[in-house]
Order: sequence, then structure tokens, then C-alpha cells
Amino acid sequence: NINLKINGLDVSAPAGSTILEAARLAGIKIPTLCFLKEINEIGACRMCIVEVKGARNLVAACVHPINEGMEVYTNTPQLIASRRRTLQLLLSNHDQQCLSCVRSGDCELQQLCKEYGVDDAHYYEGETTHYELDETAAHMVRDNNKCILCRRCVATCEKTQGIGVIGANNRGFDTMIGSAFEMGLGDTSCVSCGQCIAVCPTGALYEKDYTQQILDAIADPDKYVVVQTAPSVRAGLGEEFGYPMGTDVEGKMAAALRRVGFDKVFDTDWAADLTIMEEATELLDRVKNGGVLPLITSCSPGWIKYCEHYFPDMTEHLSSCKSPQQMFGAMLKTYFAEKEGIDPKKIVSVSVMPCTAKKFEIGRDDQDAAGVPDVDIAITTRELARLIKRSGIEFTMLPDEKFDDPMGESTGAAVIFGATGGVMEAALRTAVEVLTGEELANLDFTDVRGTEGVKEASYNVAGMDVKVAVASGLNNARTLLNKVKSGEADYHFIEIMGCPGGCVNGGGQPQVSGDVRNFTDVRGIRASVLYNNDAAKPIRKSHENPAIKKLYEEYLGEPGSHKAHETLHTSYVK
Ligand code: HC1
Repeated sequence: NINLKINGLDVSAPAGSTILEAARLAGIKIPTLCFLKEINEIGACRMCIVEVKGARNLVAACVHPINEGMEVYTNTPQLIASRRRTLQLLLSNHDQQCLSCVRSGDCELQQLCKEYGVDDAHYYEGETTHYELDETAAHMVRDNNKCILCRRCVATCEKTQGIGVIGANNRGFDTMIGSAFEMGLGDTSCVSCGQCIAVCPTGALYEKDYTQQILDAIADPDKYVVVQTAPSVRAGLGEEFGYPMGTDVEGKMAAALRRVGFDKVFDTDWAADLTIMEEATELLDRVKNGGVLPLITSCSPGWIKYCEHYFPDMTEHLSSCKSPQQMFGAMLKTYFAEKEGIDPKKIVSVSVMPCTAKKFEIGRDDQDAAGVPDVDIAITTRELARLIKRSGIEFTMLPDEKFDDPMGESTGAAVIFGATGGVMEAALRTAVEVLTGEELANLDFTDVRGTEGVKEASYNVAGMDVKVAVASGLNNARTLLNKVKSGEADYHFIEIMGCPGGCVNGGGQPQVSGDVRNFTDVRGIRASVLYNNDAAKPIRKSHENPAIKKLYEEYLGEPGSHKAHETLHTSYVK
């Protein structure tokens, strides 16, 4: 360890730590704005500047390493004045429509201005910039008038996702974040993952909001409005209402949705079980009949778009299964509509997703089993929080309630879909039992759990070695796919999720400020909600879900049947 003094206190921290990390160990907070651990360590915003005795200039604590005997000061009057000036400069060319800004209340710039007593007066006279909103993408809006050029979005797009469709254009005062040739985001090969939104400290990046359209549909007596909620929403929504990260709010969420006024409150988990039935059947069919292997999961629409854009020669590896969101919508407007005698044209199918790419997915071709879109409106976890607040519901005071039947019944296998490795584990629970004809003694496939970017495992099933791999985050997906393409790896089955850590860390989940995100295992904590939920379920295998069994008996016949293919499967573009 290295010994140093921070603000006169003796501090000891591991060698290689930065001043920021060492200060944190000592319970001293140094403010940051641009810093994102491992991906944006550029020391550019100057909020984290500190004084080091003997150094000629102020140094950026986020990148400056500690040394033995170093003396650091983090909060002198000079530093506070400097940080205030930095904030004043940012505000001098910042759209200050804070009252109605989507990030008001959790904007990192606003928070720092409050902490440092910087009000919204115009400190510096002079030129200001004005940018048009970029609304060309299906899932999000870019508002450069609120951008502070921290480059967190740029780093995430390039390094975490390996995509790099945004970057800094121009120089000096004219610097702005945009796409090459200032194309609209919708005209680039952006995959709609929304990871840029998740890391944006201000209101410069946000999802297209459909909160009001849902309230309008609910108020329309001619509409039958049904909602489904993705596995990960229950693991993140509580954060919007002040619960600690890692709180499961499934019961309160169901209660809130009922009070918002949905005609039925259903669960995407039901369709995740259905996906396993179809996907495990497809896997076994490809293995037995010499089909294209490895089979790769298809539930993450950001991943699908990535595969189509960047690995078009691998689309035949993709499972033909629609995602659970889309399977749900398809069964809602066919099976459920027929059973209840409701005209599918009157149904408004709403999904709540931790994902922004789902907004893009609902508009893909061939996602209309009943001749109308399977899903009409996809909103994020953040939009759901707005919907609940706008509906005047006291979330924390709600009782725990259950989802409606029949499309609210699900198993433990379904809920873990939201964590990287969860789809794989769910599929293995079913595929192994089908292959061996025997009941599994242990349902926990722990090799594919955890938040690492790439995981591999091999299982001996009925005398055959089944090789599997799991990747999350598109840069990791690229690494894995290149191994498959070069022949270095010969897996049977691969799970890929577009967002690092899987849906729990999706681009539509509650934003976590940089100073928390940099020091917290957000993915692991949220994933633990799903694994605990799974462990507590009476039924933990998709093929034992009674509501899914009934669906096959009453409507679809067998998994992989002609009717199942017509309604639950899709195709891809190259
Ligand atoms: Fe996901 Fe899925 S798990 S893609 O991560 O397969 O978004 O949570 O709903 O469709 O079930 C997201 C989550 C979600 C689908 C399922």
C-alpha cells in the first residue's frame, strides 16, 4: 500500500490507485463529471482538480496516481472557486430549461451547481451556440444544447459497444458531439442500445417518451390497453422511487400498473418461458438435423441490429424466435384476443422494457402476427416511473399485488433472462431435461452466471459435450463472434445481450450518476434481484409453466409447430 495525506488525514491505498480512489477510501468525495471508470479517464472536465503539495498546477484526481508521502488537498477555497468557475462556464452556454428537463432532479450538472452554489445567472456575456434536436432515430433524441462535451457517451459507444457512431466534431468553441458528416443518428449504424443515454450526466440524451400516448389510450373507452413488463424492470424501477439499488419491486409495480388503469397487467416473463420452449426446440432440431451452429439467441434487439449491420454473414446463426416482448404481443393479439373475444385492432399492446432498442424492435418487419403490430408502444423503466408519478400514485405506499392470469404466470427460468447468462441457463434447464428425459438434480448453471463480458462452459448431456458461450456488451460480442468465424471456437449455443451485464443494465434503466456508477457493481446488484426471485419461485423451469402448457394445448399444438412458426418466429435482413 501507499501512504499519503489527504486534507491532513493519513490515508493508505493500494499502489496504482488514483487520488480519486484513495480519497474515496478515506470517505472524501471529490466531484467528477467526465470520469467513467475504465472507459473515459480523460481528466477533461476539471471538476475533480485537487492541489498536490509541490506540484506546479492543479491536477485531475481521476487520472493522477498516488505516490508515497504525497500531500493532497481536495477542498481549499482556491479549488472551490475553480470548480465554481468551471460550472459557470458550462452554464454560460447551456440550455437552462431545467424546470421541464427530463433530467431535472437527477442531472449531475444541476446537482453540482446546487452543491457549489452556482445559480443560473449568465456569468459570461458572449456568443452561444444553438443546435437543432436530432430526432431521426427511432428510440431517442439528441439535444446538443444541453451537452457539456464530457464525452461519456462517445466513450461508451466506442469502447463498451465497439460501435463509435458518435464523436466530437469541429474544434474549439464549435466542438459538438455528433455523427460523421453530422448525419442524423437514425441514418448511421447506431443499434439503439441507449448505453449513451445511460451514462449522460445531463438531459442531452433521452428516450422518445410515450407516457402521454399511453394515458390517452387508457382514457379512450374504445381501447383495450394491456401492459407487459420485462424481467429487469422489477429490478430497477425502485431506484426511481428512492429504494436502494437491488430492491425487487415486482408486487408494487403490478399494483401501480393496475392503478394507472391498464385493462390487464401481464408479464413478459410468461413469454420468456414461451421463448425457451421454441428456442430449445430449435436448438435440439439444429443439433440433431445438422442445422447451422452455433445457434445464437435473438431476444436483444440491439444485438440483432448489430449482427445485421456488422456481421451480416452470421445472421443464419440467429434463432428465428421473436423476442419475448414480441412473442408476448403476438399471443396477446391472437390467442388472448380470440379467447376473450376482443378485436385485436382495439387492443393497445404496451411493453415496459429496460431497453431503448425495443422501441426500434416494435417497428421491425414481420412483427405482426394478427395483421396489426404485436406491440404498439414500448416504454422504458424511466418512462414507467414518469407514468406512475403523473398518474398520482404513491408508489411506496402500494401493497404488493400479482400479475393477471393467464399471461402473468411465469417461472424462475424466465425472470433470470434479464441478467447476462440467464437465457442460457433457462434454455439449459429445459434442453437438458428434454435430451436426457430425466429431472435435473441441480438447476443452477453457475458457470454462466456473473457479470464478466464473456463466459464459456461445457456440459456433458446424454453422452454429448454441449459447448456454450455467453457475451454481453457488443464489444465482447465482437470478440466472441470473431472466435467463431475463425474456427477457434466450436460452440453449440451462444447467448448475446447487447448491453453489458444484460438487460438489468439496459439503456432504459434508471440512470446512475457517475460518482455512484464508478464505484458500484450496478449490474451485479440488480442481477441479484433476479436470481433471488428465481430461487424463491415454486416452478423454475419454463417447460413446467402451467400457463404455457395450456397455451400449447389450446392454441399452438407443439413447440415448433406450423402455427408457432407463423406467429412466434421471424427473419432477419443482411
Ligand atoms: Fe430483456 Fe427479454 S430479457 S431482452 O433483456 O429476452 O429489454 O429484462 O424483456 O423481449 O423476457 C429487455 C429484460 C426483456 C425480451 C425477456
